[in-house]
Amino acid sequence: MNMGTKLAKAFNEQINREYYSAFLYLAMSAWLNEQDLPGAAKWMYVQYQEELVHAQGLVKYLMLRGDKVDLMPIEAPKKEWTSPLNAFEEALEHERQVTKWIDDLAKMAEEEGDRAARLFLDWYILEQVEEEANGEENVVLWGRAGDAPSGIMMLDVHYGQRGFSPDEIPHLD
Ligand code: OFO
Repeated sequence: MNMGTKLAKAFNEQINREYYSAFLYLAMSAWLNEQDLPGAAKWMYVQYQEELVHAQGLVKYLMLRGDKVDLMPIEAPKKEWTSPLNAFEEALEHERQVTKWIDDLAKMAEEEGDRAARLFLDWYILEQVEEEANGEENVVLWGRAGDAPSGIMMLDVHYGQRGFSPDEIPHLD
C-alpha cells in the first residue's frame, strides 16, 4: 500500500529535518556542557535522543508502506550561542518551524486522500504542541534566571533531572 512518490518524498524530507533537529540539539548540548551547565546539557541531550526517535518513526512508516527510504545529507548545525537563553530561544524558533513542516505534511496527506498517512501524522501534530510548550517554558525560565549565578545554578540542577523515555510512535516497534 504505497503512499506514492509525492508523499513519500515529503516524508523523506521530514526525516532529514528530524535528523537535523537531533544534530542541532546535540550541538546545543555540547555547547551548554562547555559552559559548565551539565543539567541544561543533559536536557538538550534528551531532546537529541527524542529527535532520533521522531526520525525513526517516519523511517519505519515508509518501510511499512513499502515506500523508498531516501536518506539525505544532514546540514551541519551552528556550534555556538551567546547565552543559554539564546540557545533555548533558537530551539523554540526551530520547533515553531518544525510545526509548520508537520502541518504542511498533514495537508499534503489530506490532499492526496491518504487517510492512513494523515492519521499517522496525528502523533507528530500532537507532539509539536508539547515541543512548543516546553520551548516556551524554557525561554521564560532561562530569561528569569538572567545573569544571576545562583538562579542559573538552581535552574541547571532542575534541568538535569530530565530523563529519556522513548516516545510511543505508532508502528515504531
Ligand atoms: Fe521532532 O520535534 Fe522537535 O524538532
